[in-house]
Amino acid sequence: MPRQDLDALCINTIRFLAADAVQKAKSGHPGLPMGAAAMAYVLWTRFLKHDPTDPAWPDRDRFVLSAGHGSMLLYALLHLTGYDLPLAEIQRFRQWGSKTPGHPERGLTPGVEATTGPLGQGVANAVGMAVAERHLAARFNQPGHVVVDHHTYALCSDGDLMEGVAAEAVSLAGHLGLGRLILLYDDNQVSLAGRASLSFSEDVPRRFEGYGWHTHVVPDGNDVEAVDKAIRSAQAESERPSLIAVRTIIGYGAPHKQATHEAHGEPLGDDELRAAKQALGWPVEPMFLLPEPALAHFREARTRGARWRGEWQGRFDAWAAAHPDLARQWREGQTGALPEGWDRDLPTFSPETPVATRDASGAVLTAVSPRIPHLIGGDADLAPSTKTLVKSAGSFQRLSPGGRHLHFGVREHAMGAIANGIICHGGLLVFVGTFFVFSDYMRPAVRLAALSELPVVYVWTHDSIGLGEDGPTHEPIEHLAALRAMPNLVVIRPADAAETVVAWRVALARRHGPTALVLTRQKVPVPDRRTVGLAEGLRRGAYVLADPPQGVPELILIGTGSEVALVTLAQAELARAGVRARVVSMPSWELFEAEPAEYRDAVLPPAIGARLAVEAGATFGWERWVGASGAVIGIDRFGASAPGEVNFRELGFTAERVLARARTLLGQA
Ligand SMILES: Cc1ncc(C[n+]2csc(CCOP(=O)(O)OP(=O)(O)O)c2C)c(N)n1
Ligand SMILES: [Mg+2]
Repeated sequence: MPRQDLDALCINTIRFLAADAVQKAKSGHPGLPMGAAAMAYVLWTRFLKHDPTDPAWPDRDRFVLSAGHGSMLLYALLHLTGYDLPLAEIQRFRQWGSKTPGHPERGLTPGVEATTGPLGQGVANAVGMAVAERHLAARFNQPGHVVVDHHTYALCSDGDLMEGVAAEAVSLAGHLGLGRLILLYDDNQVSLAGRASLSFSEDVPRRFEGYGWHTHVVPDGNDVEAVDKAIRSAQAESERPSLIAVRTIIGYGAPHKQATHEAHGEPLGDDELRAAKQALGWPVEPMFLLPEPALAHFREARTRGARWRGEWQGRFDAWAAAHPDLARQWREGQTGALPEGWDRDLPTFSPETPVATRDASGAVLTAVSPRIPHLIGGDADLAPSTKTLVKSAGSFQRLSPGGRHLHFGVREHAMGAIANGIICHGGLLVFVGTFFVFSDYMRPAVRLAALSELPVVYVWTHDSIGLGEDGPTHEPIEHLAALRAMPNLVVIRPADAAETVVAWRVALARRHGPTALVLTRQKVPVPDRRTVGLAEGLRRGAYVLADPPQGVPELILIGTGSEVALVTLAQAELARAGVRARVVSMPSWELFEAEPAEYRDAVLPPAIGARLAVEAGATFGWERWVGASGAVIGIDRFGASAPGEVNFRELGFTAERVLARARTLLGQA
């Protein structure tokens, strides 16, 4: 078959596999796959270095479909090139329990590198992958030995480029000169509700040029050779990331719906689908037709991929033999294992010298960073505040890609999404820091980390009204409650420096989801761990910090973070008044919930109904732990601009108030 005919056959195979699957599911997005089929075909059959038989091969090129609504494009490519995604799964597109959900989900479908769908995220994930590649290449490649040598490709849509998170990420990518990042833009001038020009009229390539990107425009997205040439020139550019804006026609081939938003997000319908097949010279029946020559051509990816991987393995083995130390580090990075002795230098803190938990966290990072070479991280221009700068780690910059401190700039949203991309890439552990109140700016990325089980560590400092003078704009109130509502996110608010060390241990060991460390700006006392419960209790989410000197407790005081010191103080005063109170430190609801009922009942005995929780945040949700006969001291208003101690006093965080509430609970009012 002449080359051009084979190309056309393959491209139409993608188009109609996608359109048929959407039609059968009675739901989905046919427009993007039909419009972008040609560029995807060229990328996947002529450039993308991958092995469908080993989707986890470390030196594969990464491909992110940022416009996740076009998921059938990706599923078609995965099936056709021979991933473990049988046609039966394509035929179960969007059905319960299938491997072909509405939007791509990492971990569910072999070959899906990142969970996408919330527009813009995938672009930033790809930037993270390119950061990871650049860093690992700098660390592991040696003279005569190249083991990290791949590209990151992403395909994005108008909606992706309207989103702020993508702008943040591509700005940083341009700054860093990530020359192995290639972004294909499906420039179809249509979005969900109409023509993109209703709200989007900027000159995208010029914008990217302003960011320091290399750009290329392909005026006809069905011109296979023009796409080929553009990708070739993008590959040849090593100093700057590349944008390839490809003019396409959404729903290409569907006579009435193409080029309109009607092709975006609903099945074409039987008549229009038939008409599209006729227009492109495709048999109307059967559905899910896979012409043999097309399938055979796509499946060459398997032999090609096996050859690439085999060659790489040879290079890798030679490298590993020559550099056994690096090879060990590589293995640890790939599995996320913590190196032998990683915790040898962890700090300890002497009792009664108050320490801010952000400082304790900084001390942990300074201690472990040199011992965990695959730990990389940074912050959104707040290192002096979040204590996330490890001096010995060096700055990750264009000319120093071996550095491990990532300067995200004031780009919290992209920071979260780039961290996800770094984890998706593999080989590294990541932490990122900002003020706790700005976790809101990261939330969509945090949600995707939780959904796709990525072990990102968030260092969120300035965790309450205790931060003081910066005032209510900077004082988190509802954030703990909001984050605790998110599935698969572990939120930890340590009470003191000793708990902070254990919190870091928990976070670094967690492999299947993100962990949030919520830390104080202000100093908090370090209790004498010889007289109260050991900080190791943090691992179980909540533990008895102190029981009354004599007798069985009649009241439970529950505190988190900086409020543990307050309830401890109150306990002593209650004791003087003859009230027997237990103090429970409860740094993490999620960890506590994961404990067996016997343990939870031992910490919070069901027989003790008099329970008082004290936390400098919204009271929302605390009923779960204090029960119907308990009470909560929290903050259900915005904070104030004043010294932290004044804020605490004015908003009712005083021993007197704790005492008064405790007495009310015990019926002693
Ligand atoms: C953050 C976010 N907002 C809104 C949506 C819903 N949505 C899905 S696709 C889309 C826009 C479609 O336009 P475009 O990105 O150009 O894709 P195309 O129609 O060209 O396939 C919207 C608003 C989303 N997926 N993510
Ligand atoms: Mg569009």
